[in-house]
Amino acid sequence: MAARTDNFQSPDYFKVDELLTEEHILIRETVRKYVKREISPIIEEYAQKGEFPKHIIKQLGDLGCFGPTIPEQYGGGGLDYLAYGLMMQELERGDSGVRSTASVQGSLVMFPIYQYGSEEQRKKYLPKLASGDWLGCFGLTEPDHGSDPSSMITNIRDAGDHVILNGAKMWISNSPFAQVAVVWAKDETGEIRGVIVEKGMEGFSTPTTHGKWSLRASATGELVFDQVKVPKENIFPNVKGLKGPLGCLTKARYGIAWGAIGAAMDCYDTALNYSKERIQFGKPIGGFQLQQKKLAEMITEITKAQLLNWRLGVLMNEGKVNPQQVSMAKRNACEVATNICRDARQILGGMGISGEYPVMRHMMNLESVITYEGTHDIHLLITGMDVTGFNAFK
Ligand code: TGC
Ligand code: FAD
Repeated sequence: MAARTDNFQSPDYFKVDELLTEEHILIRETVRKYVKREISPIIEEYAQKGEFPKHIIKQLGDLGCFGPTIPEQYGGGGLDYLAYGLMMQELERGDSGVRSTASVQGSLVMFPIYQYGSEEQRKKYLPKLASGDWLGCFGLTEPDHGSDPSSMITNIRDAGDHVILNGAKMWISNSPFAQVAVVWAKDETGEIRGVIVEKGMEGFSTPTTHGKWSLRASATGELVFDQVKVPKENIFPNVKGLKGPLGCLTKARYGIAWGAIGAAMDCYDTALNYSKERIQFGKPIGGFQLQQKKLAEMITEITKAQLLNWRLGVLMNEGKVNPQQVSMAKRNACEVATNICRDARQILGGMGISGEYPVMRHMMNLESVITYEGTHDIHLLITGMDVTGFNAFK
């Protein structure tokens, strides 16, 4: 397959750029250039093969995409949440699996180590994760407990200077290649605790999940714990309960809100260009009302989501955001991006299913993105509970 020449032009219908600083724009352009140079030419082939491009881990570390909001003294970027959001937008414009790797590493592995970890844990793990020398993964979902993680059965039991970890996690991004896993497990009292498990610990294995039709350029696997001895110094001292993992998810869901719109922007740009070039019935298909309706609705939804994300970023920077707002933005972005990619695929006709264009890959990826980090339904229920005060989960 010929490598893609990526001529993406970002839509900015409501001049959102004027709301950003020069530094934000510089960061976004740097990541955009990286994606055009290093990701777009290779990603389709990796997705078709169902293979994770491992060599990009170090590149993402060098670029500062791992833990951009973590303080510089631990190897992070010391940047704000708008910068982080823009990075995720650009990475997912390339591929959702690439953004996933950065989300997991930054928000689900580095953030809990920074926020809930001891100073020793921070110093030991954060610089290596920030640089991309180590890759991390996050284990919350279990085979029988996905949307309802509080029912998890993975557990730790006290054994003197260490704990014994038993159980299994499923659908874990990056698990087959990760050196470090942040794992959530219940202790003897039924309290959820976070533990850092390292590759090579006896009884710990990470089988790969095969046969995915979505997120094919991202590695997904299990985490299996059979009497694993984990030193007590690997337990997070500063958090107990479900609010630990859910706090990490709030950060990652924020990044997904930006990322999914990146994928939508790529599909819109591709469909717009195609509609101007493809001639049927003697004129460009972009001249037909039915195709214009699709394009007009796409740019409208992209613009609304861009403004929502920008405002959410400002609230994050000011420390005023609540998880329900993040939840709404994640759900909205995933839904509109999924619809935009499906419409873009239609505009491309038969070419829409071909790997010559990025549209079908984005469309398939978004089926995972709309499911992980809380399904569309779960986020609807979070908003429903917030506005009515009634819990419809149980
Ligand atoms: P609930 O009683 O509501 O809450 C328990 C405690 O947590 C607090 N809390 C949060 N804290 C921070 N951020 C949030 N988003 C929070 N949501 C709730 C809450 O205040 C409470 O605190 P406290 O102090 O009172 O103990 O819990 P629940 O058991 O009723 O569950 C609520 C529900 C269903 C919304 C939650 O469990 C949920 O979000 N389920 C979805 C599960 C999910 O998102 N899993 C994601 C797995 S990781 C993943 O998919 C990574 S993909 C990575 C990639 O490749 O990009
Ligand atoms: P279920 O919880 O079984 O849900 C099935 C259906 O029931 C859904 O439609 C759901 O919305 C609906 N439902 C559930 N409860 C209710 C309710 N109360 N009311 C109404 N409807 C309800 N997890 C991790 O921990 N770490 C990772 O790195 C990770 N990476 C992933 C990567 C990929 C590619 C995928 C696909 C998943 C990943 N996940 C990860 C798991 C992901 O978070 C879960 O798949 C997701 O939370 C949903 O859980 P589930 O698949 O068990 O579905």
